[in-house]
Parts: sequence; C-alpha cells; structure tokens
Amino acid sequence: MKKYSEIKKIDYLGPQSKEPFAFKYYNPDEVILGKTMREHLKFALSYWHTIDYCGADMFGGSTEDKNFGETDPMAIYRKKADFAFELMDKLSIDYYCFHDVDIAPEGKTLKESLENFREMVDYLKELQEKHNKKLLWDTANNFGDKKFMAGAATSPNADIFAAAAAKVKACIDADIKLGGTSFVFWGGREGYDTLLNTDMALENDNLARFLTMARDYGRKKGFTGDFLLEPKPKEPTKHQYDFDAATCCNFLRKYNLMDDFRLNIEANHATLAMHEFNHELRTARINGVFGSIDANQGDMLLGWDTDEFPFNVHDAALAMYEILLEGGFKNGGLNFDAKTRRQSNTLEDILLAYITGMDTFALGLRIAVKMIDDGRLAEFVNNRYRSYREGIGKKIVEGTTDLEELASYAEAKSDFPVESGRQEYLEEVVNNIMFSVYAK
Ligand code: XUL
Ligand code: CO
Repeated sequence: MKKYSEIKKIDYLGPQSKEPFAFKYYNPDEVILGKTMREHLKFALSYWHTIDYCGADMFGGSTEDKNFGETDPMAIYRKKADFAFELMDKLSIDYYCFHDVDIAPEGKTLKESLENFREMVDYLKELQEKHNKKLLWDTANNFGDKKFMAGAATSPNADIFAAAAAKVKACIDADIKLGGTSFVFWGGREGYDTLLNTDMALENDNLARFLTMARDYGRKKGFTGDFLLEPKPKEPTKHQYDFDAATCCNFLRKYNLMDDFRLNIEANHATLAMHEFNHELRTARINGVFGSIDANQGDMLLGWDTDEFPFNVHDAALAMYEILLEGGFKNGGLNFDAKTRRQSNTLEDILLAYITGMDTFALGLRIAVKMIDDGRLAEFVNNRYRSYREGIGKKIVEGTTDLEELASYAEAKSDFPVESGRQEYLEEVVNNIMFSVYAK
C-alpha cells in the first residue's frame, strides 16, 4: 500500500476500482436531485478523534504519535492544524468540528487555556481561508477536566458552573469568528450516578439556565445558526439528562428553548439508548428539531460508545432517507464522530477510515434517492393509514368528533379487521432497492 505522503488526493474511481485510496461511491461533484453529493452530505472531520486521539484505551496508552515531531505545546497544535487541513484537502472534506481543548494546549489556569485557544482560533481562521474550508460547529469540552467530575452546568458547585460558562462563551465567540453554522452542547457529565447525592430538580433548572444564557449571549453577538443538544443516554454518567431525542424535546419544551435549539443525532448514542438511528432522526424531524448528525456506529457485541467509522450501508440508507424527507441539511452536516480502531495506527488508516465512512454515506444517499423514486415504501405507509382520510377517521384527524360519537360508531360495528403490516415484504423491498442501486 502507498504511504500517506505519496497520496495527494483521494479521487472517485467508481465501484469497479480496487484502488484502496479511492472513493468507490462518493463522487463529490456529481449532481443528484439538483445538488452535488458534497452539498447533500456536508461531510465534516472531527478534530478530537482524527487529530488528537492516539489509540489509548482503559488498558493501554497510545499506539500512534500525533505530535508531528514538535515538543513545544503551541508548535504541536499548529502542526496538528496544518495536518487537519491537509487531510481535509486530500479527502475533499469541506467542514470540520472541534472542542476547545482539541485545538489548543491547556495552560496552567483557565485564563491561560483560553488565551491559547483564542490564538489557535486565529490560526484556524487563516487556514480556513487558505484551504477554503468551513467550520460546521464547535463545542466546549466541559467534561474532561477534574473540576467537571460532578457536572458542569449541573455541578453542585456554582464556581464550576461559572467556569463552564467561560468556556462556552469563548467557544461561541470562536464559532462566530470562524463562521460556524451550529453550536453543540453534549452533556458529558450533565447527569448523575446516584440520587443519594443529587438534587435533580435544581440540576435540570440550572442546565436550562445555562443554555438560556448561552443562547442569549450568542444571539446578542449575532450568531444566527442552530444551538444543538446531542442526546446520549449514559457514559460517562449512569443517567444523562439528555437521554435521547424525545427526552431532549421534553426538556427544550419545558424550558421554552424549542425556537433556538435543535438536535445533533449520533448513531452510536441512539444504539446505547436502545433505539435505531433512524428512530432518533424521525423523532427529531417530527418535532421540528432535526439539526445535524454525528455519524459513526457501535459494535453489537460491545455495550459502549465504540465510535467506529460507519460501514453499515443499510443503516446509512435509512438515515439518508430521513434526511432527504427532511429536505436535507440546513445549518447541520454529517460529522464523523468516529475514530480508527486502536490497531489501525497509521496515517494511511485515517484516510482509509474516512473513505469507508464517506463511501458508506454516499451509498446511503444513492439508495435513499432510489427509495424515494421507487415509491413503494411511501405508498405502503400512505395506504396503511387511509382510514384517517375519510369517514370517522377524517373526523378524528380534524378534531370534529368526540368520545361519545366514537363509542356509538364502534358499538354499531360487528367486526374490526386490521390489515397485515407486511414487515418482511417491506424489508425485501429495501434490499431490492439497495442491491439494484447501480442497475440500469
Ligand atoms: C461523546 C460525543 C462527543 C460530542 C461532542 O460521546 O459524542 O464527542 O459529539 O462533545
Ligand atoms: Co458526538
């Protein structure tokens, strides 16, 4: 196999190609349904997994080195940034995402850390202009440092709440400076391990106060994009307040945040909540809060957030189906919140992993377009609910009946037949569409 330095650009060579460093399905400038594939998919690189993560796990340290030959902390982070933009160029990725701590070294104090952060934001701005790249979103890492061990916005200690606010303020400023179109809150430690030490009501109210202040500050400073909550049911805390899409909707409604907040749905978080990825996307969509995607996948045999690059085409197709039905991404995009496996410890592996993830979603898009063109799925669902378009069903939907009328209607009937749901047939329809995606 070629070395990383020998690979200048990943080209689209089509499905027949056996070249490892080529796209088989992602053809960035191909127009599908009036938009190029790059506009449909809005792929983003995740800084934390790609530029910083070096393979450490609970049982062992790094298996790769991403210091790029430097020892001075700021010099390391400049080289990391250079690498990030070179990688995006090679892969034709237009967007990226980061936490504050991903892009700059931490100083001895919060103030010093934020100074380093601001200096690196200026450097990223230069690189963005030079490489014609955009920020999709940034976020504050309010979960890694020791002071956040009991939460950030939900910490029992008000000074920690303030420290978290300082970091979010700096990240909102950075988002505005770099032209980001979304801003993410993932509540890593915003939850609890035992109710014995937890004031759940105060913690929830404080989280809402925190998000409201962030919203107000962002809007005051001219941020017009979406604020995003990223649901996850557990890990690191046992109970997380933003458990899943439905829980987040309830929270946003309770605290009047539905107008400014949407959701960043992550595939592996859906699985941890015992939901399918497309269930979470559908829940966000029908509540009007679909925002963005963290694309990855878990491992059926491992019960935690393994953040693997997605290769499950079936799930990607069903996800892209939801996104097409939504009308595509607006302020969001498709961020690969995914890392190479610990044994895939070379720079070539990073390219290969992104190729796999991007081709998976390119196939997903191509199949989802066919699912819509084919029409059998939509037609089946439409027909299944036809009784709500006439007679008593129409009255139910229009709100022109009541319990008494329904009772006399039902009592007058002698039989209540329900049609088959035809699940197996529909599963075969999806396979049929999936595997004929390239058929003429
Ligand atoms: C953690 C996770 C985060 C968020 C951003 O599971 O998904 O990386 O995406 O904080
Ligand atoms: Co994520």
